[in-house]
Amino acid sequence: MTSPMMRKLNGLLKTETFGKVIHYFDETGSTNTVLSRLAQSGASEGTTVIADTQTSGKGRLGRKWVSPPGVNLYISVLFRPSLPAWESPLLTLLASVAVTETIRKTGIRNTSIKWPNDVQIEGKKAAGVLTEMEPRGDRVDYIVLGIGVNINMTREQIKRQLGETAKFATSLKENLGGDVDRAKFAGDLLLELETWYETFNRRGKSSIMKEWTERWGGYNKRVRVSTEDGKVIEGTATGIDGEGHLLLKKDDGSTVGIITGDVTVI
Ligand code: BT5
Repeated sequence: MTSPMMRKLNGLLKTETFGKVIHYFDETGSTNTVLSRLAQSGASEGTTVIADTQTSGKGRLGRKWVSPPGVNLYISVLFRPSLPAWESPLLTLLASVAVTETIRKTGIRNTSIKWPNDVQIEGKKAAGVLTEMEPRGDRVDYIVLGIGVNINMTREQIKRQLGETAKFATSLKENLGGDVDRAKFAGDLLLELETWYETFNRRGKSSIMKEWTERWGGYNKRVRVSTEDGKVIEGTATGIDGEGHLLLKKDDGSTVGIITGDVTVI
């Protein structure tokens, strides 16, 4: 705990286990990469890595997460759930619900989830989740859950940092018209993650799937999906299955499950 933000967070934390061990960096490549290494050497569940800036912030499918210093939150939390490996996407859903609730606590109302991993404010991306799973046989050994939240970036900074894609992105500050305390946000997020994880462990996956669906902006909407292998499919987004896959009802009446892809409401 070396920064004022971390000292403040330490005083604010209301969790039992999540964030009780935090490794903080003024700068690192990727908090997910750091936490994966810690996980491999036996770090316990709830171990957290936070950085003020990332030089190689990761998105999904080899994409980049733009991570300027002094304004946002880049955080990774270690999970060691007792789950079959194929159910690990459920943790992405859980994190999206936790992020949505934390954003709502700042006073922002029009927050929704875009399958599988975006949290949007008025249809623009304010946060992203990157779930990286290490299997042991067909079970989960550990999951590194990385979350990036645009907190205090201004429109000018978003434009400068994101260029072409700036029009699809936003920050909490842009919506609230003022700064958000990053330490408080991080503390609230860790508490939300811990609470939803307890719910998941106690009540099972249907509880998280229900909560996720209630916050999902694409529910029953007509969507276009670009899959990882370059295919484009259109249909109605009817739900998610027990492994977190998107269920798409095509025009011929058949339903397909999408494992990874980018979804646009049309
Ligand atoms: C994500 O990927 O949204 C997952 C982002 C996870 C970032 C966290 S930060 C802490 C932890 N450590 C890491 O290294 N990563 C995690 P994806 O759905 O693939 O979205 C990536 C795309 O979002 C990019 O290709 C850009 O178009 C856009 N993008 C990049 N940076 C952004 C930002 N700061 N705000 C909004 N959009 C962004």
